[in-house]
Amino acid sequence: MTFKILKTKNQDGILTITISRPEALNALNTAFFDEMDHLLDDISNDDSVKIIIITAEGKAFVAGADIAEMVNKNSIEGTEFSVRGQKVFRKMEHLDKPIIAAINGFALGGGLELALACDIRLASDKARFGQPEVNLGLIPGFAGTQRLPRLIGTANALWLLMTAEMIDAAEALRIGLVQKVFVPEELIESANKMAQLILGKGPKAVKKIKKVVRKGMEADFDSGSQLEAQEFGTLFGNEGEEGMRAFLEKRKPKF
Ligand code: CO8
Repeated sequence: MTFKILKTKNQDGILTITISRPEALNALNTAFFDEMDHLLDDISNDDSVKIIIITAEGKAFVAGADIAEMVNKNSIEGTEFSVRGQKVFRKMEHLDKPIIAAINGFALGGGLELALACDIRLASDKARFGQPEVNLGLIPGFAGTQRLPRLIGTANALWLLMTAEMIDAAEALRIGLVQKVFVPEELIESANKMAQLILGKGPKAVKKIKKVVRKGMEADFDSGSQLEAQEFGTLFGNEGEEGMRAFLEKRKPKF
């Protein structure tokens, strides 16, 4: 597939995906979801990709779903577009490789929903966040109503969803919407540093962290704990043995 919106660069296992449609502030349209869907399948089968950074070109990360494309949709088409986006974002959560969002600017509506589907969110201090759908007489359609309260709590989510208030990076950090904030020039370098930090850890353990946390958050406590115990066990006589032996032998592990 020829990619027109997504640019990719793989450097030492870190795949940077840059969303590049700055003339529309990287608004998410059908073409974006087609490309992202394909790319995620490619990544899933590509052992040379260990970790992913998603960022964007221009002054926005993503300013939402593409309003110009959505305006003429009827009710059925609206639901279809919502389901399309939900499936692609779900694929990101199920991908067994970590995804870091490097949020360079506006992350609004569907753009914030995209960031919510990533595993870790880093932001520029110029970034702005919001769920402005109610300004348009809409609600989020890419599972933002589900992910946002799970991430920042029901009250904070309802505040952002009902008021459409746009918050800055400091406020986003305060409520746990993003994990770290950097000056714009240091955002990508910092995302790369974090990616390298993760790449230095036990690779099987990192994959299992994502799986157990993601699945556990959707299950009851006991089922999640049971999954944790199973996955914990699989690391013995395996990567975990090497990590523990290395500690005892006072050397670096060879994962
Ligand atoms: N869709 C389409 N085009 C957009 C979008 C968008 N979401 N956002 C910006 N653009 C376009 C503008 O129309 C403009 O185009 P042009 O130059 O041709 O006039 C260009 O990008 C630049 O934008 P602005 O001139 O408005 O830039 P400003 O710096 O003045 O303002 C803002 C930046 C504040 C980000 C402003 O562009 C804005 O408010 N954008 C819309 C934000 C918004 O409401 N987002 C939510 C969209 S709805 C949504 O995401 C729902 C998700 C769920 C969908 C479920 C499927 C059914």
